Amino acid sequence: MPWDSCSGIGKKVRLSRILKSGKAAVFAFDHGFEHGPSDFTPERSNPRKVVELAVESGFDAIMLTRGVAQATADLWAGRVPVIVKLTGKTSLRPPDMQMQQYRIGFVEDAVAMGADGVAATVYWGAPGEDAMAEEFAAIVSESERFGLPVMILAYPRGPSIIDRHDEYIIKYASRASVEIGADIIKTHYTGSTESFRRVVESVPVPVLMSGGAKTEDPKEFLRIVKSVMDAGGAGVVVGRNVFQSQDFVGTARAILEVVHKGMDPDRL
Ligand code: FBP
Repeated sequence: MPWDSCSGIGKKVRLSRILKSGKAAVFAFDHGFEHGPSDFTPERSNPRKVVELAVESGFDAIMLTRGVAQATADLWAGRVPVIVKLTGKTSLRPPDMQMQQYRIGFVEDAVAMGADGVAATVYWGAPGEDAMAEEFAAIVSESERFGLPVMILAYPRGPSIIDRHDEYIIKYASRASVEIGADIIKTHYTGSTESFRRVVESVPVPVLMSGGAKTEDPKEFLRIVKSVMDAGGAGVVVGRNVFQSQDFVGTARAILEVVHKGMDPDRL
């Protein structure tokens, strides 16, 4: 049997650190760039406090921008895998330019700081889809040299996308993400276990649900997480539903129970 390449081994090792037994609850925390201060209460406005809580909660991995990863390295290093988000856009841009993500970090810097993965967004269907897909393909190619897995934030968005959660649209976005080399897909929930199962079964890579805006009832979010896991999903990548919750650690731990132990949210 021929040996795997060094970078092939590296990718497997890093993937297994993020997706423990194939499943993960990842904490997404790039909102300071994407959304700005409106996402944070005063107590959660300092990223160090939030990363500290995420580490304490036991998340399987944390997705950060390069700068916040650097500023919090003493909190996460050696304790939890970090995925560096390499693209972004601010909400300060004119509305018509907010459907375009651009490069805000580099693969070599992520490797240098010991990251276990990188991530980038493609707004499938947006006018700038070509530039974002090209950027993503470049990130995949650079990451391949270093054995870094690449997660795509596969978000259908644009004038022809009527429903971002539509099964056909999510299936298309997921398939297109595979076509350009994504190792892990983070995308929207399609509204039911059956439809999400069809998405999961249509691609050969793990699919994680993207959290979305905070639900009024925390149990409602946990029920969606349960549905994702019942559908064969690999987990969730969640931000606001945790850091906007009063009980950060309790909410995070409940999500981890559902992801890893299949707990029924109504019994938690
Ligand atoms: P949430 O769980 O808070 O939705 O976080 C996931 C995420 O993809 C973040 O990584 C990102 O900052 C945000 O959602 C983008 O949300 P949107 O593009 O809908 O404003």
